[in-house]
Amino acid sequence: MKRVGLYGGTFDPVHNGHLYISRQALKQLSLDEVWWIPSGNPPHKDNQVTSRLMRYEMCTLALQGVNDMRLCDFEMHRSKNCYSYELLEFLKDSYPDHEFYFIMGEDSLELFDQWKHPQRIANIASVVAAIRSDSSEDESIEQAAERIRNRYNAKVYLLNTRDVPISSTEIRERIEQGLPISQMVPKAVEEYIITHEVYQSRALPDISEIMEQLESRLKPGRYRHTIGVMETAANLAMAYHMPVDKLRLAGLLHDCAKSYDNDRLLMLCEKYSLPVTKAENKSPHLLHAKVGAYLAEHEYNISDPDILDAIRYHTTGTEDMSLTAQIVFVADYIEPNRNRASRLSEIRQMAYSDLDVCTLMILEDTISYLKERSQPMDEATIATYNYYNTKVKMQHKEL
Ligand code: DGI
Ligand code: FE
Ligand code: FE
Repeated sequence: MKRVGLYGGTFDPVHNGHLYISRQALKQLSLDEVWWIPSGNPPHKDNQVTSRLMRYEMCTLALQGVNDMRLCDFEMHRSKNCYSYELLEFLKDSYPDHEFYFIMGEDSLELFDQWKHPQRIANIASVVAAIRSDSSEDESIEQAAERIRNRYNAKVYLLNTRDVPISSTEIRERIEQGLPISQMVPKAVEEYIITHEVYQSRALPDISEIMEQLESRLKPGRYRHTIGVMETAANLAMAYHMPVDKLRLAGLLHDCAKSYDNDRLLMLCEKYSLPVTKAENKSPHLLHAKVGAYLAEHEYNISDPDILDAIRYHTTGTEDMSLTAQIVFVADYIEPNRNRASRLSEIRQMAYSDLDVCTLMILEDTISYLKERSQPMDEATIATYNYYNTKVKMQHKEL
């Protein structure tokens, strides 16, 4: 008979406190395993809670290399959230030989009577309440435990835990304020939160207004391309779990300076003190990227540095691009209106399976295209090629 602790919650995000409580439950109750059960998305609250897929992925990262804790995806695949008693009855049916311990916070214990069908919960699982050390003397908790034991013929255990000074709410607030969270979450979770910008909810400007402005500024073909890049960037954002609205905006604005001719671009660079490289001097059209980033910031009021970088580097790329910049770089090359480049269908397919390999393929083809036409190559293009060439080689060596 396996002794299994069940630990439900929103895990938005998972943090060191969850690991600590789970470890204490394993130790103090001699459990074999603790299963984490991230809740599904509450109905009508899709925008307030991080998508269940992301919360689930963060839990997976937190549990890397941990043998006695597992992730239970029961709630992940349901269209509707369920009550605890339903979850427990389902688990009991699926694992009739397991002995279940249902872990909750001390506040939940006092409210146990108000849960849906507390008796059905008690019939299946022992109730475990994690008690903060500073309230372990508190008689009301012992009284609540005793009441539940008597009323439901339940087994109730109190878990002694030191006060865990970490909460998911505080983590989300710290991220919005740009404060570090490395003491509060496992390293891999922190990296995920940063890369996928999970809790950075910067307000974005209205996209339809910018679309109107660009439609009047750009030639029709260029505007069509722009919309293609916007939509492709949104698709890639979905595939790589990135904020869709932000990538849509970056894609929409990437060529916002494309209406300027070479003289105008050079003049604007001088006016705004934007440095011009050797290659840009010979091929000033390259400057539409730099000037575009400037316009996005000052005319379209974009402050998000990832969006501005994505515009700045969309033509040449740059070493170690942010995921936002890399998606725009790729979307610019593969959007549906493009049809000239060789290997386009392979590159389009690769965009959805390996973004680094895809970036490398684009750079290879751009460089050979430029060589054939004896065009000057920008240092940034070569540096980007070298960077992704090395990165892809290293990754494939590891495989
Ligand atoms: O603005 P778009 O046409 O949508 O696309 P883009 O901004 O990627 O510009 C593409 C052109 O830029 C294409 O003709 C290749 C060229 N290009 C890319 N890297 C370099 C370059 N041209 C030169 N001279 N040097 C480069 O390093
Ligand atoms: Fe461009
Ligand atoms: Fe473009």
